[in-house]
Amino acid sequence: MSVRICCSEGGAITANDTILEQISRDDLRRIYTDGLATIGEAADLAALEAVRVRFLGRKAELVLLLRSISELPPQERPEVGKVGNLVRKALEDTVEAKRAELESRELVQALGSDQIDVTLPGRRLPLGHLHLITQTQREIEDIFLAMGYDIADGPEVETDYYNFEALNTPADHPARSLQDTFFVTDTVVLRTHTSPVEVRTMEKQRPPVRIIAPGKVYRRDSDATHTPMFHQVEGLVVDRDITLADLKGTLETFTRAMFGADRKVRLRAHFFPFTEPSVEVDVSCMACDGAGCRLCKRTGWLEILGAGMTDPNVFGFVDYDPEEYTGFAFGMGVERIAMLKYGVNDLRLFFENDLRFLRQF
Ligand code: 2NL
Repeated sequence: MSVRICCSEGGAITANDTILEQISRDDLRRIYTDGLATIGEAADLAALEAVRVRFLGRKAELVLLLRSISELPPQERPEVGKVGNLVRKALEDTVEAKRAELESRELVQALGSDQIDVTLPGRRLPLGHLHLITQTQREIEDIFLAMGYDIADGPEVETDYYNFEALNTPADHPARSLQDTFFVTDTVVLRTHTSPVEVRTMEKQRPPVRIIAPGKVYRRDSDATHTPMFHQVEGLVVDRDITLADLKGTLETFTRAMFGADRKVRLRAHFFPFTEPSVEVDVSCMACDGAGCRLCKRTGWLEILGAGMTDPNVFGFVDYDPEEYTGFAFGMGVERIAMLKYGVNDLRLFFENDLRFLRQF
């Protein structure tokens, strides 16, 4: 049999006549009418739950009556069993109907009183950023792009020919043993500099050449100031009448864009197999403005790169006429530039991926 639940919005709940007609016992009638009335009076969900426990919980009068049915005289059992269960079902349904009513009323109230400020900013998603080495490499690239250079790219696994031979560094050359090289096979290596990219570019392209070659390089070296992989930006310019003055002017432009307009640049004689003459390039110390401090070891100068005039022998390997063309080249370590510019005192911080370090940049 289906029981219709009558309840008006917030008001009294009236007994169902179909049910009332079946109840002859006073206690069941009282439980039924009291239960309906009390459910109707429940003002909120907490009160309703208390009412449910009182009339339908494990110790409720009705529940105890139904449980002790076997102790009743046999002629009373059918009514208590059948009608008692009817009453229980009616009370349960009424509690659920009342619960639905109270929930929707509380929702309507909340919608009326809660306010949403749609102008508040949303929650920020966690967002990463480029590694300081990538940032620095891109800064270097941007400075040379502004001077009209192109960016050249090439393999990290190189042949002995492109990494050494074509760079005027034959097998018996002392510079080979200075380069601690990772060998893949007898003739294949992990590039120890990005110069091979520049050799490959010269093979494909006639002068004028104006390129930088940024990227990863590998050397068998690992201590406080050396990592087996680091980043390099090399540059190469080849044209008619390129002189050491062009190199110095270019490096001054780069240095001032990178470290500030007041920086001075000095060249010191050096040796590389692939340039002649070769120089090491110093910048006046940005920590003490050249006065001498701990960073520059009291010298006022910091070494930032190596450079020189492209050795005519290199041109021989790529079929450029050394009588017609001259060029300059330079190479710098990105980690070193980043340490000087951003005051990082330990190279290993770049490779530990500790967010407390990385987030500072
Ligand atoms: C350094 C020094 C240098 C070059 C790299 C170069 C490339 C070609 C021809 C000639 Cl294709 N030279 N590159 C020249 C001088 C120095 O790097 O200290 N790098 C970290």
